[in-house]
Amino acid sequence: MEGHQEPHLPNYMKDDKVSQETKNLISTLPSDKDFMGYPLYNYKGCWYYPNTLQAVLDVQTHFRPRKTDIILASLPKGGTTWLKSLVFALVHREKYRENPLIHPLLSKNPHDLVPFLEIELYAGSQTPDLSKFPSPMIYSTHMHLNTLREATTKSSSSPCKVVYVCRGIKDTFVSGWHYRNMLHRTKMDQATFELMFDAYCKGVILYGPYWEHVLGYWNGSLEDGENVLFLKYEEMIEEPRVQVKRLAEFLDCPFTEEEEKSGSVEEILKLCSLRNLSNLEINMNGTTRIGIDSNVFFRKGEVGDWKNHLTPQMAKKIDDIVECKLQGSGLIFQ
Ligand code: PAP
Repeated sequence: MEGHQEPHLPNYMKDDKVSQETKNLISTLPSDKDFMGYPLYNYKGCWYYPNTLQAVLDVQTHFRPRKTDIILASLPKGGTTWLKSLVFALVHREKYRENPLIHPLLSKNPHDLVPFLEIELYAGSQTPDLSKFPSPMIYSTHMHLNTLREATTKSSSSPCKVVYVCRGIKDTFVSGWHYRNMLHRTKMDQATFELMFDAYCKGVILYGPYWEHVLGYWNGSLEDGENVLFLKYEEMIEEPRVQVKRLAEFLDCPFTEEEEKSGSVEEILKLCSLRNLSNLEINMNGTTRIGIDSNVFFRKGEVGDWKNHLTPQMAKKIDDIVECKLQGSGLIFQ
């Protein structure tokens, strides 16, 4: 890579796990650099770092989900950690009803309970060991829906459920900015902030462009609502009860009347709240299996934090781009 290879750079940003075949492929792909100078390659409309692309290709070749599996999808900083905790808590709620103190979310980071397909499981392995995860298996991914489908449609069983969470681009960008600062263990300057903003506007970001990602899942949910659910982070913040019940119904584990009366919905929301998770020892001082400090996944979790970072001109510029790209899709951000 031409950028600086920092020792604490996550594996997915590196280029040391790439086969000769993938190197050959990469040499034919459109390329660009991220805002820090790390090369990105465009494969079938999506930007990847080399190791990420290798893992995505391995997922496509080797991953075959079962009908009962659940796949959680998002863009980085789109609400992944929250969705992981909610879905884990929902589908396993019966197991911990009697003894909530042993709930795995109290002792493990949500990313270690719901592994990423391409960032963890297939990063360096074509046959990952899934025995340590409880059934039903919940996976997560940042891949585009069409890329994911290349793997899932080869599966012999019927399609599994996919839940997508989407967050407005401005807050996603700002969250990504803070994340990158934490990841690189530095406070980057205003000029770098503006470079990263330009990269979001151009779509040249890992798994970008934003609008392609979002539209793929939006259209997928319209075409196949039984198997693809589209959630918005902002709606989850505004009406968490409604959205978590929607999620449970989609996953075929709706809350019973009795559960509703006994406060089960509220218990799950409380367990998975940013406040609760971010104050747990494991999330304050632990490190996830993929080697990232657990605390970097928790910050403010507010809608509209972009107002503290973007000028009105920047906000208008990025809003206009997204509005234009989403035109006619029926998908609207407030
Ligand atoms: P990832 O894609 O790298 O896993 P992701 O979880 O999507 O990251 O994004 C992190 C954001 O979700 C952070 O937003 P912020 O920077 O604007 O604060 C983080 O605070 C927020 N977040 C994490 N956990 C929760 C939660 N339980 N409830 C609400 N928001 C959360």
